[in-house]
Amino acid sequence: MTTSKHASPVDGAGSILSTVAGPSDAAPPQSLGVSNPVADRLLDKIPSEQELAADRPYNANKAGEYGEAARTPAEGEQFKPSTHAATGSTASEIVANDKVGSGNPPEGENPTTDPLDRVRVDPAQRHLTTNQGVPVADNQHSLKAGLRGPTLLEDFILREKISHFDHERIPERVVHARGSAAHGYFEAYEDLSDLTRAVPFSKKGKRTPVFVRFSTVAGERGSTDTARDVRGFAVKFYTEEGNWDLVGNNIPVFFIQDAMKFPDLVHAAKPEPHHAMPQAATAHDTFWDFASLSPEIAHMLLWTMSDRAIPRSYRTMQGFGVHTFRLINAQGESRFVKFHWTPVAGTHSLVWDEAVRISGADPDFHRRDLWEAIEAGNFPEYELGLQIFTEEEAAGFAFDILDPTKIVPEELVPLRPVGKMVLDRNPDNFFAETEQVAFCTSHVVPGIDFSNDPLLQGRNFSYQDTQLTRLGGPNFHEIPINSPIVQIQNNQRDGFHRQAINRGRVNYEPNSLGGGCPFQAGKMGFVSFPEPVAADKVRGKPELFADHYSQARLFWQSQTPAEQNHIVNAFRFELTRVQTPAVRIRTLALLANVDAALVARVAEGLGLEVPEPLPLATDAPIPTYPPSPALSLLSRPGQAGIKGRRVAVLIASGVDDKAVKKQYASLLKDGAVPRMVGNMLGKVKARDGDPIDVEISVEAGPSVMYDAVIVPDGAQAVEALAKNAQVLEFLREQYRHGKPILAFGTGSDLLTKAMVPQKLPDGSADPGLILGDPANADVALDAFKTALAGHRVFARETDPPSV
Ligand code: HDE
Repeated sequence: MTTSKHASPVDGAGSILSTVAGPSDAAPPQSLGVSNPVADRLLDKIPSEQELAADRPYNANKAGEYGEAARTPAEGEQFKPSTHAATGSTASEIVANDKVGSGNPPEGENPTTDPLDRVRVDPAQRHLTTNQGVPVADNQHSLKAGLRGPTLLEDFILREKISHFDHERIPERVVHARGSAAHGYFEAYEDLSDLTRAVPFSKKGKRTPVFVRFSTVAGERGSTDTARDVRGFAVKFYTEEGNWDLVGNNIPVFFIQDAMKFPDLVHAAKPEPHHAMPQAATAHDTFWDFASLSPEIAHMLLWTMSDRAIPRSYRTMQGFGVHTFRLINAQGESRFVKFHWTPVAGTHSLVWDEAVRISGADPDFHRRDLWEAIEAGNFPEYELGLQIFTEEEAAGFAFDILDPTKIVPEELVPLRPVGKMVLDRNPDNFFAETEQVAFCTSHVVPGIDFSNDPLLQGRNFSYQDTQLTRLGGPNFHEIPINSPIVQIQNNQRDGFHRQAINRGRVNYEPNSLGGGCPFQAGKMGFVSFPEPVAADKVRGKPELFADHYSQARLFWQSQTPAEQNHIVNAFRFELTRVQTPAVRIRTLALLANVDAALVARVAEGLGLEVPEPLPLATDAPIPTYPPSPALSLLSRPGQAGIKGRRVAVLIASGVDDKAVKKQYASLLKDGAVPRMVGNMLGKVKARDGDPIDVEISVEAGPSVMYDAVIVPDGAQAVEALAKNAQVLEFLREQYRHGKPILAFGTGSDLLTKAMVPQKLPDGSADPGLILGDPANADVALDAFKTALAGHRVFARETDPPSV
């Protein structure tokens, strides 16, 4: 037994051994009869707890909670106990063992927020165990009564394994179920403290860790990546002042103007409820029925029918915060802001015929692209740009900045680049990270605040709420991917799957028994912008929200002819699949308010007359805008050159191995991703020199999986390839989808066999079709690389397609 510093026994000692009542005002006991470190600590704990409580005779913060004073929240009062024991749950917390830890109770610590290393698991040189850590001797058999006997209920190892498996699935996200994610960082270009106190912008060069999830909206978790749909672009910033989630899309506007309509929109877009078809598609009656009765959707429809809704990759699409937000600086001054992410690789999309075929060839097309790019060290990058404007400027705009169906044209408020996001690490585990990450628009940090956009206001409720069922309770913030990098300290307790083991008996505030801790932060905490509000309670929308068409027209008129053709074709495709003529006609009536040429062309494709336009919802004059070149995808070619572009190098016996390998190496060096594609796997005999390995067959890796193709020289190789109809189809698809084609020497015969035209439909030279002289291969390869960096030759397109 250890010697106690509390040597002499004192009356009333027994009272501290009881958890009820005690003397009214006795001197603290000096001994408990036993002497060991735990008893000693209890003797320290009781008086210091009493002193701590006595330090706070009243709640000095109270007066500041009322009237004008409440506008500037005061920091909570806090008191330091004379011993750390005072605030503990128990005196025996100093006992150490392998499970409870060191016996040195943490002071002001919440280790559930420590870096993810604390939960990364690696099985190297470890045996199998049950979830209780019991070594598993045999993982091949259940426990049976005899080799041919029944399985025994006693088999807890089998039951645990099967039971866990039975519950592996959790509900998928009600929207945005299909997604892929990556870790990375955001780096600020400059100090923006004059505009915002948000920490990611506090210093030039400051890096903030991020986790970003891209998604489609309508499809289920296993649906195809290349469906025509909006893409989610959700960024979680792990800042020193908590998590900030910027939960955006790759399109800067939305379908509806009030959160009240979201369930209707999603019901209409999802598979129809009677037969659960179609998957991941808006090309069906219920969507267009809803859309044509909700003309505020017009602007968004133009975007979703454009190539924006079929991005080439997550690396090549923009992201937008959509709503107007506020930036708040340390002086409490507010400015409005719109957030824009611009991909450094440029904005590039698929063409529809290609997107449909990719759904069969590789439904994971975008997931694979993101994963492979990061694994190869070709890190996707996006620049963050801000459109910043004041309340007074906003009042002068022709549209309402609270209307999520409107953009702020870049010609009106230019983008200010403020930083760069780099995605440089793939998740370890899809479920633990990508599936369990929970983005919520209500996760903002000091320096960022909301506007009154009615959609944003509704979202601020929805995201927190949905996690309760999706992630199984209110403790989803403790799931490692969701926990912030800073301490979580509050009096919330309990609930499903609670991980934090809170020390002490204080779980309320104000308190004196915990020294007032955790105390309210006062003005260093999150303070809402005190926007004055004086109005009637009302259900309705502001007048300016009633202009449904002016920005839809702006978008249409800002597109290049090729982009306009794609929009027309998308409307034709979707409305052809619709079955109810009245729905088609009503949609045409909506489009008639957007643009006469657009509606005439769509109507023609449907075999319909252009109907009377839908009546307008307002008599007020409709604003007009000059075209905005920034709205065309082609306005952002990017700075990535051919980095990340996939090139099929067709090979067959008889190719010149030196030439082919040189092309391959040269593409690789510039960051492209070449692949040797042949009739089947195995080696092909080179003309002279070493055989070459085919990396994938044309069947397993069809045309749509590549951005461009190289056709080799050599009569023998061309003959072998020409025998395969899939190769000929491959080349026709490369042509149809506007992709660069480089054919060396006799390779051009293969193009002829595939009936690939060597001139554009208007008879001019095709800049994407390069016939290379094998003797001068470098020149041809350079021209090919230039075409590859330029992506597609839209001038090949005809209506209907001729190839
Ligand atoms: Fe969402 N949305 N949304 N949304 N949203 C969800 O939250 C919702 C809206 C967006 O990768 C859900 O955790 C309402 C606009 C993204 O995990 C849910 C309204 C924008 C993601 C939800 C909207 C978005 C979601 C489903 C109208 C672009 C995926 C699962 C008031 C600015 C985030 C979940 C991820 C996910 C509700 C409209 C983007 C149900 C009620 C506008 C990127 O809470």
